[in-house]
Amino acid sequence: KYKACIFDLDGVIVDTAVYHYKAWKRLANEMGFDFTEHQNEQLKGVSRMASLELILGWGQVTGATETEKEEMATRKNLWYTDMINQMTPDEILSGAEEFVQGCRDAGIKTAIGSASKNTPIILAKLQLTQLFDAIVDGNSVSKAKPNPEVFLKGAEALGVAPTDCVVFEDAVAGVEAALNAGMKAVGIGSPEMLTEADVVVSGLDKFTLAMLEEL
Ligand code: G16
Ligand code: MG
Repeated sequence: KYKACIFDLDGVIVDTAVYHYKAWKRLANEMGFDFTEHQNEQLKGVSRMASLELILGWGQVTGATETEKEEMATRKNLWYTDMINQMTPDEILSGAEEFVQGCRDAGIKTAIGSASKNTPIILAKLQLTQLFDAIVDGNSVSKAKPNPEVFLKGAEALGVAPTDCVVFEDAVAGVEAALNAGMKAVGIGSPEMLTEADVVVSGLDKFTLAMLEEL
């Protein structure tokens, strides 16, 4: 009954959070402070500049100009892209490729809905670009999750009504964005965190087309 599945990238298809963490940590360390992996959880699904603001807050760094902030974000992104350029299809999360292919085989359209401006390069490295009928990412949206823009644009690109879409998300803000779009939300992660999702599984290896029909 659902006509499209829209997938978040980081945390659903691949775990790039570890690389984001390493690069942000390096930036923080160069400024003389550190932050924990637990704090890093708060950066999931959050845009690059909003992530930087949170990190500067943790380090009590005040007074940086917009130009300096742009320079910091660019520096972090260079370290980050150095790491993601080394990625291989081995890093695709368990069951992700199989589930997306299963959707396609069942006539369900597929899209990526990510906050990341690096989405095209990540999908290319994973050799997954062709698996998606539409790709909406940080290069084409201006309003961050929980604003529904990214998923509404995905539905529009697929030519499917929002109510016919199911979103797969690992971030709280992403689940909210899906619900704000009038879509169903499958949480990828822990039920304690993703309390608003219609159903939560630990990964796409634990989700089936039969479960999709029951949403
Ligand atoms: C991802 C990550 C975020 C990251 C954001 C922007 O979102 O979860 O941590 O800050 O993309 O990434 P970039 O700096 O590459 O533009 P998503 O929506 O794929 O989970
Ligand atoms: Mg995510």
